[in-house]
Amino acid sequence: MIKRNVFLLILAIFILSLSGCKKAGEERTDTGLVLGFSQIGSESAWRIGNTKDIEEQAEAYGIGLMLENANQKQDNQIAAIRRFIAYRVDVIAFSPVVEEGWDNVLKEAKEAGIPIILVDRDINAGEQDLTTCLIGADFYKEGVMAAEYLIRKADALGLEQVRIAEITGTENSTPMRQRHAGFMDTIEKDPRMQVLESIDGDFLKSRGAECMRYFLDKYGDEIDVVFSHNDEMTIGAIPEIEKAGLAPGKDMLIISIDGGQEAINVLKEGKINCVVECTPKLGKALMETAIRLKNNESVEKIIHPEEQVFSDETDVSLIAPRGY
Ligand code: GYE
Repeated sequence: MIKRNVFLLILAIFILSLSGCKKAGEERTDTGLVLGFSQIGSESAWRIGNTKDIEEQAEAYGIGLMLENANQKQDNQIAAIRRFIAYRVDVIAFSPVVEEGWDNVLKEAKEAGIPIILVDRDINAGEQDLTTCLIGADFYKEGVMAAEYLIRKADALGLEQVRIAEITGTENSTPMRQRHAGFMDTIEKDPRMQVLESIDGDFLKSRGAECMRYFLDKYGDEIDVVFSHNDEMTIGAIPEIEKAGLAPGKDMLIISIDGGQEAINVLKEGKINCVVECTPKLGKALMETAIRLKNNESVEKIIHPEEQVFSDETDVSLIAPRGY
């Protein structure tokens, strides 16, 4: 009996030590660097792919990652940043759900001497130098690319008027503001284009469906185009269009942003016409930047990944698996 208990004890210690190796946030790292990262939530395939990429890259670079998921709430992100400060992590990174309201907590991090990296989204800070840099997509350019596609498509189809229903992302978030601005600034030059209304779909599939029902009730088949700020909302909207007896991709042009696998599959089926890519793979740049900051080296102020457009203008069967 004693022998068996000793064996079980040794086994338990062995298992614990193994799992301990993988625990996020533990100091045992190759670089000796601990990075606190506050993620927005799990609202989309993009977000889930972004979290996975950051976890994988932290592991690959030997960085201890303390990762917290804020379930879409700014208060949770502020609390997470305060915990990172109390823990005295080397570097803090976060994807701000909205742009305003970060000054106080960022001043606390600055006083504690902990550098901050913005990942994915930007902030609108009242004070300079609260953050070191931003690693994320050029959302304005994504809006421009979506509008440029629409102008080309309207030319190709010989459309004389183009009435657009816009489903936007989370209110006051950087991608919502900039995708809208890039799109509007570009269509403004084309007198055929008219946005019927822009409504907030919060980047969620369920809200995408609700917004679409609202649009169909109010405007019916007057709608020529749906411009949706992310794939989840687009995927939520499409069945509603079908329920209304219309064919998405034909009776209504559908333009989405992100480029996750599910949306690319729907593009291949012909129910989406264009998907502007927004890559969630920001982990590598994040780890390299965190290491530079720990070593007191200078970092680039803005890192934008390269992005492309997938559309029915090309052979969509050739699009490679997306990985998110
Ligand atoms: O487009 C959306 C996600 O901030 C780029 O957030 C990100 C956006 C992305 O929920 O799917």
